[in-house]
Amino acid sequence: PILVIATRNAHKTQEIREILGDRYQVMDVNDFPDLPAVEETGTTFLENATLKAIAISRHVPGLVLSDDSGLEVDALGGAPGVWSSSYGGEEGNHPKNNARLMDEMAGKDDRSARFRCTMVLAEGGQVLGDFSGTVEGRIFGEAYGAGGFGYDPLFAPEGHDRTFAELGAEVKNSLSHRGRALANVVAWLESRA
Ligand code: ITT
Repeated sequence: PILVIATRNAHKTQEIREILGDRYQVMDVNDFPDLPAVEETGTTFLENATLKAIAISRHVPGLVLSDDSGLEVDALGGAPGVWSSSYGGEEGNHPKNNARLMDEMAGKDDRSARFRCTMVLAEGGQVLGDFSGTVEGRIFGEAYGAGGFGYDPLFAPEGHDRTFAELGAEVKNSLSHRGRALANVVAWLESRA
């Protein structure tokens, strides 16, 4: 079966493809010309994931899956949260995000944080279900590693002394917010089949 990811972030699509293996043919909105841009006007991951899944599934046949995700840092009152992709002031997962996070966290003792991911599955403009995953961890003072994307060089998951960017795709996918949310999606799809 084909699964269209309602994202323009190719890193998300890549990770979802790695996790699903050959169970699904994974595409995303970059494979479909002329889809409308979806405005993320929600204030929660679920609201934004729902907006993206409904909007894209109105234009694309079959199953559509959205991913709204972000980093919640306790010492920053939960920021950047749903605004993770533009925290540094520029749209679209910019390197300035990490510079800002390092600045804001300088001198902070409480390093605890988590990544959250909410996925919404939709078909023909109707929501079929929503699924979430979380990974606890902590924020490093400097960036380490070259793998992954976004905040990965600054985030070490619980139980590891290295960042997601150092641990590599296989370890990241096995315990990430996205991997956990996607496992719930797959369980739901398989129970329906
Ligand atoms: P789409 O809306 O098109 O899916 P986006 O990247 O703007 O793409 P979000 O609005 O969900 O998506 O923002 C997610 C941001 O959270 C992302 O840009 C990163 O800054 C951060 N993020 C999410 N998952 C991450 C991960 O696995 N590793 C590092 N950073 C992540």
